Amino acid sequence: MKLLLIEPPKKFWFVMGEYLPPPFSLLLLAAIVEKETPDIEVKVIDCQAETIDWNGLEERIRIEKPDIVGSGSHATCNVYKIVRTFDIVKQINPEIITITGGSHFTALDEETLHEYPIIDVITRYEAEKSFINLLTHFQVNGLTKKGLEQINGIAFLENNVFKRTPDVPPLNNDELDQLPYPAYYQVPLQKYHFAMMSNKPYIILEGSRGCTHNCTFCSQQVFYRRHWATKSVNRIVDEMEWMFEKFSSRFFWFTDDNFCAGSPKMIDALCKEMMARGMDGNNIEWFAQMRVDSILQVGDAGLSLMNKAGNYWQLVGGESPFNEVLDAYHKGIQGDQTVEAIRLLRKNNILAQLMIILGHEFETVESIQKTMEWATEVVKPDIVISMLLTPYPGTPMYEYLSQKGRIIDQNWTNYDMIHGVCDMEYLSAKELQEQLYLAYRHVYDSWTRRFSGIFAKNKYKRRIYWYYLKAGVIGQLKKLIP
Ligand code: B12
Ligand code: SF4
Repeated sequence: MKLLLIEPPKKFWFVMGEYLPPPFSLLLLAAIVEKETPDIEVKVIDCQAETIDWNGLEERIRIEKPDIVGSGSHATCNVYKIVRTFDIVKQINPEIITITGGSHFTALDEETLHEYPIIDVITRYEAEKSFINLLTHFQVNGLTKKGLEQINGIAFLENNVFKRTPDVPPLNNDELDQLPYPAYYQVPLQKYHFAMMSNKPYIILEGSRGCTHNCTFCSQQVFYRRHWATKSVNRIVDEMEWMFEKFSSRFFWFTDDNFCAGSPKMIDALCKEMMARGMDGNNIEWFAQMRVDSILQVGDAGLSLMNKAGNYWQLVGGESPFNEVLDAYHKGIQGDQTVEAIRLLRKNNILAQLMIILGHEFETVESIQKTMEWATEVVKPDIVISMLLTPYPGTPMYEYLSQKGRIIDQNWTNYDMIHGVCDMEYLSAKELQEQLYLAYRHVYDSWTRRFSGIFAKNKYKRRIYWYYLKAGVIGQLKKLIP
């Protein structure tokens, strides 16, 4: 039996510059299949790395003759890419089984299956167990849906009737430790890059999963059901060392939504272990995402150690200066804390990327101006990335805004955080789109800031400002205004 895992052709998110990411989830699933069901032949096709377009993909599927095809959307904005992939598969041979998973399809399993009967099965929540059980089912019983109700954590249609089996629990620490290393040898590793962030090949590393917080706009807390689980320090560094030695990886991108859950003890142990194994700021660079309160908890000494161990860039969700807005989002932080967290990062030579969410329900032109002034004059991070509030399916925000009839655009391609998809109380989706453009102009089109960016001491900051100038990001954002 042959399984094909496909990363379809995709565009990059131009706000962060040109990049080509390794298809981490597929590589992890491929490694698990190889370990758990060695009789199944598994192949990963990364259309981006192999520069395969839609016609090329069709050709490849014909050549490969798979029995089962799997593909995941990563984010809601890619949903139609999965649909198109499976459309091609079913046109070639309707008998091929198609499987997808991830947060969008978990949240909208029933709607999706009815709308796109070309999708045979959806794995719900983490797929490690359900995917293997599914493959084993097809191996033992042939390509039939009969008997699928015995497998937990999936949804499917049987004779057009929707079936959803009991949920699988989130993976725990031990289970994460047992995961095999991703099947990186399936793809051309040297091709992966993130131009704005590093000159070195782009590799993804997973330390932990999930988050115990409950920000109303966040699909991660829903997908992981407010559960956080982590690999052990040794396991994380083992994987890092394996990539460092086997593939000469030097730039690591941690997927963790809440790095080490902000535990100073774990961060201390992790950094010291990396350094003890000869990986530190002299030979590696790593990126992490931390909460504002975690950064404060880790403090000056902890951040200094992180920087010594190679942490050179952090993405921080400050979201808004207004405490009432942060409270409405259930963010659990205050505006002042963001100012201090960013100061600490910069003091410790860690590039501070501040994330801002514009377009809350009662946003006005004035509140957006105040937010952007706060970001650039008070917080003063190295870079500011502004996004529009996007109601991801499954989130409390999605339920709330749906009920209030504020969601005006259900074209999933636009759910990439830079398209206005809601008419809010005072600003329409179109006005929000225009405000997003003005927000970027505020940051990157001011000569003073541009000048200080282009000539900044920090080389990564210089790189970003140059990119914004050369790639015409502001112009691209202007084009999004309808
Ligand atoms: C690394 C990353 C990136 C990398 C790209 C990585 C890649 N391979 O494409 C970069 C930085 C380039 C990126 C870009 C974007 N990203 Co991104 N990204 C992540 C991040 C941090 C890690 C992804 C990951 O590898 N996770 C670990 C794996 C194991 O988890 P997983 O992918 O969910 O896979 C599991 C299941 O979902 C399922 N599954 C997944 N695929 C498949 C396939 C099959 C066949 C099956 C059966 C199951 C299955 O099984 C896996 C194992 O359990 C996540 C947040 C997170 N921690 O997950 C955000 C995240 C996925 N990104 C997000 C977004 C919005 C984007 C962008 C639009 C930019 C933005 N506004 O932030 C762009 C989209 C670009 C594009 N066109 O695809 C959102 C998605 C929100 C949503 N619900 O749609 C997330 C959740 C971040 C967030 N906190 O909101 N991203
Ligand atoms: S802290 Fe981050 S990952 Fe956790 S719920 Fe909030 S936005 Fe999501």
